[in-house]
Amino acid sequence: MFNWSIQNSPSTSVDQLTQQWFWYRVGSSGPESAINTISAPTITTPNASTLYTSYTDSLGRFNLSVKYSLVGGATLSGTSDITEQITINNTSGAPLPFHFYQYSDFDMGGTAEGDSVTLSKNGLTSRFNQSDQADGANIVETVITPNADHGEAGFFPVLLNKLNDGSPTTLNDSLTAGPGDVDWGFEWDPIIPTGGSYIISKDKHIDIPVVPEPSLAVMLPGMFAFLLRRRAAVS
Ligand SMILES: [Ca+2]
Ligand SMILES: [Ca+2]
Repeated sequence: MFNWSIQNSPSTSVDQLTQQWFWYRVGSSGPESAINTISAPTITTPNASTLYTSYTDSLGRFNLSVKYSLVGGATLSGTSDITEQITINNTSGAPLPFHFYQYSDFDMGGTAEGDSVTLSKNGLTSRFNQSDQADGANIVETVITPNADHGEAGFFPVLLNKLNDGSPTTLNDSLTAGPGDVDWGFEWDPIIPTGGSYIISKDKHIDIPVVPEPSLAVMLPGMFAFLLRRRAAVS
C-alpha cells in the first residue's frame, strides 16, 4: 500500500501514506522477506472496495492471504477506514514457527515531518494492540487482534532497513517517536499448529481536517455580480 488519499476540500485530496507492507520469516535464523517475494500474487476484487491478495510458499510450508476492505467516510467528512485480515495457513505437515511483521510509514497531513507516534499495549495481555500517529489534527489509529508480541516506533528508515537487511530482527519495543518522519511496526511470533491457521485482524482509521465549502455570505456577492454582468450582456 503506497497511497491513501482523503478528500480535504471540495477540489483536493491529500495522500497520508508513504508505505504500509508486510514481511515474514520462518524459524529463528535468516533474514525477513517481504510477502510479495513468496510467490506471484493471486489478486481478486469482488467489489470496488474489497481486495484479496494471496501467496503460496514454493517450499509448500504455508500460504498467506491479505484481505483489504476500504470504507470511505461521507463526502468531505475527512474520515476513511481500512480493515485488513491476514490469514496464514500451515501446510507444512508440522508445527510452523512463523514471524509476521507489519511496517507502516504514514506521513500525516501529506508531510513527512511533524509526525509523532505512540504504540500502546492491552492492559490485560501486556501485548501491543494499538498505534496512534498524529500531525496536528491529522490522525491515524490502528487497532490489532490478536495483540502483537513486539512493536517498534522510530524514525524512517531505521525499521525498514532492519526488515530488509540480511539478519533476523526482533522489534525493540520502543513505544514513542517524534516529532519527525516517524514509522513503526508490529511483530507476531506464533507457532502455527500442524494444519492450523493464524488470523490477524487490523483496523486503520484516519481523521483529517476538512476545508469547508465557501459560505453563502462569501458566494452571494460574486453570484450577484455574475448575474448583473449577464443582464448587462443581454440588454
Ligand atoms: Ca506530517
Ligand atoms: Ca512517516
